[in-house]
Amino acid sequence: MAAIAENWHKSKEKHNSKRRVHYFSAEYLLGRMITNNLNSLGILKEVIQLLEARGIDVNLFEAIEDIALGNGGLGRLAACFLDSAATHEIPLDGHGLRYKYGLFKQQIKDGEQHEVADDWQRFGTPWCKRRDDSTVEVTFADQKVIAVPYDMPIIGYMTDNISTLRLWQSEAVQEFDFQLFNNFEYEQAVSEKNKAENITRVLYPNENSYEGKRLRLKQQYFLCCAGITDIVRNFIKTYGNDFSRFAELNAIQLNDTHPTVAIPELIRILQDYNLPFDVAFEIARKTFSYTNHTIMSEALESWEVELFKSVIPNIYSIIVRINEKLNMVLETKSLDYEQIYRMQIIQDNRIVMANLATFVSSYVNGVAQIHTEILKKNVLKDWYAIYPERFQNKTNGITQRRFLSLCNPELTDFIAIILGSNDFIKDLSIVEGIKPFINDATAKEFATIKKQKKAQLADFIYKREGVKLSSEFIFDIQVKRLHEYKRQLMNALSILNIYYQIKDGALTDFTPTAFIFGAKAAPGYKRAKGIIKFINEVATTVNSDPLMQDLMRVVFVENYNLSYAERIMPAADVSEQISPAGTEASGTGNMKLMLNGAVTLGTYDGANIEIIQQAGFENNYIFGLRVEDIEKIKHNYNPKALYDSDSNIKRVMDSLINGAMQDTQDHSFTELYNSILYGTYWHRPDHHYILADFNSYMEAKLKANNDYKDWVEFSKKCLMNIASAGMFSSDRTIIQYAKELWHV
Ligand code: 26Q
Repeated sequence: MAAIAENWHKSKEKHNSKRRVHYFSAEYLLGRMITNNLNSLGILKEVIQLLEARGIDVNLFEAIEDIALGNGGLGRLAACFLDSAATHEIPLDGHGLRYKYGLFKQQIKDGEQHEVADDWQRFGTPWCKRRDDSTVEVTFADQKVIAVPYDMPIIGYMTDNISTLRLWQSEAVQEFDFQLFNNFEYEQAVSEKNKAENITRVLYPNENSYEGKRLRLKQQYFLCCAGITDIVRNFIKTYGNDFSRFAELNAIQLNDTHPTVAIPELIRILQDYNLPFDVAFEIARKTFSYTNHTIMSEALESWEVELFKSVIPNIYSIIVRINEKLNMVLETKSLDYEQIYRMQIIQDNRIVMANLATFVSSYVNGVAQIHTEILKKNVLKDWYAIYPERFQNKTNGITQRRFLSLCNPELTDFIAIILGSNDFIKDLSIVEGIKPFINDATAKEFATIKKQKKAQLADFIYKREGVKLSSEFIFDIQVKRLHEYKRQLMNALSILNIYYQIKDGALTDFTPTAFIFGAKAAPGYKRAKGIIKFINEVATTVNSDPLMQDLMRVVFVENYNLSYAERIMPAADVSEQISPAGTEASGTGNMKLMLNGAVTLGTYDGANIEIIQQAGFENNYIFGLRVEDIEKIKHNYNPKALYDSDSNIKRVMDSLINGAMQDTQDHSFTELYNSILYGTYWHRPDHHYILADFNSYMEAKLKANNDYKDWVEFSKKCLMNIASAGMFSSDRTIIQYAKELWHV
């Protein structure tokens, strides 16, 4: 820390001296910082050599905790943005929550998921600097707490610029009540402290599903109150009380609707400084922008008015005011009654956060082209009709520092040798320069590196999971959060179908493949947990069949996290991105795998579409219904008819209920079977179109499998993907935000 102190201080002053951006996010999925920071400082290789020379195992880094203050895509995107902004000297700093426990650790027992608390701070947190001089008091209807900032340096790659991630921790106003203690009321003496600390006790483990819990709302307000108070205080220190320049000097980006109460919070604070509501409103509108990350209805946030009022009544009053203002605006627009109803911020006794975030912001953006189009056409169409100029697309990206240079030094060196420089670590667009060099010789060299990375992963998996994999096999990878819409079940069924077809002789020339899964299910998500168990049952069936020894392996890795990802991405041949068209906002794992030279086996969805635009259909395996096809069939889709008429589909589906696989205690396989064939009271049969896409998926999967036989040609496809991955750097994304949206 001492080594960077001066640059950090200088950067803080610099960020404070002109227009700046504050990224507000409830999640940051940071992973391991030590290797990343050494890499940014350009001393990683040196340090490893020094350690080796002293006989210290560099694998010691492995024992260091992954910082998992996030669930998945949205949290990792925030971390990539910090890295890219710091590297490219964009004056951006983050605000987040310092959860005591991050995303749970997953244990698999008898094929089923169990959760263990992630006590990431137990050996201390050397990368966090506590700032007792910058605390903020946060007031709820029933509670007052102190927000204590912990600052983490975000070290840009090969630059002096260091950004700050400010993580807020909730503590009691008064550490301990001695009065109560002396009166022998021990429990009450500590209860205030515990109650205060509960606010940042734990990260909510759901991804893409909204849960309207009181404590979650407290977390959100805690973050926003602390962050906004801090920003305003800082503004006053530098520029005084003249708020007319506030929006010109500060932009705040909302990472989904989770920090949306920052909007009424800013208005509240400005009103406290005697600004009239309308003036405060306009400053807020100019300051904020909102990124949407999902179109799934179950993930859209809306809070019950009664609950909301009982936690933050003063914020509620401001939202009522904002809604009144909205109605004044809408009155002037001659809209029909239903449209006005749909746009209400307070609707049906609920506060619809996306409506609030859209109304009071400069820009709204989606995270891939198709996603932004769907926002404009469906989810936010009423808003698009009135404010088309507010809508933008910002296709996601990933940082090549972590997801190429750090995790795959072999491939990095290979590219650097071809290009004659490693400038692509700061400007990924130049990897395109390897295209003219794609030939038999480089394809063979690439295949050697890939094999080496597969062997490294196989060693690790053998140690961790006890399953032996051969680096001669194709590595077919699906790693991401477990969700029905991500269709891990379709993948498992396809593997079973391959297995049965090999057994009955229908499939004869299958190229040996290791199917690798990694996924955490939200603890309360029964079906997702059932799918994990089913994958593990398929794995047991396949792996214990002597006939499959040299043909197939199935592994579900335990506790898939960022550090595991960094081992898996470099070893992948095939990247499974198989959500039904129109459901995955973007995806970012698809980009990580592409950059490491995997071909995409995927649907026409999210950023897959742009991956194909860049790398070509001929270098990937695209299958399945498109958005417009689904639109057409959706009203008379009959999966039961497919099941009845297709013996392959019937056979794999029946494995869910015929005892071939050992079901969970609560019969989740039967429930999955029924949900696909018959639906339930809350959804139609097979609402993720597994059976509709099944045969098209099988065909694409087997085509890839067969193409691999000519591994030199296959490696050329991989290289074409790497060469085309330039636009998927989060450097490109953050620079677009800076230019087109923040104007910094
Ligand atoms: C909301 C309310 C209460 C509790 C939890 C939540 C919650 C938490 C996390 C809702 C959603 C999330 C996370 C969503 C997410 O990760 N979305 C993903 O974002 C990626 C980055 O843009 C995209 O690439 C993925 O397509 C999208 O699924």
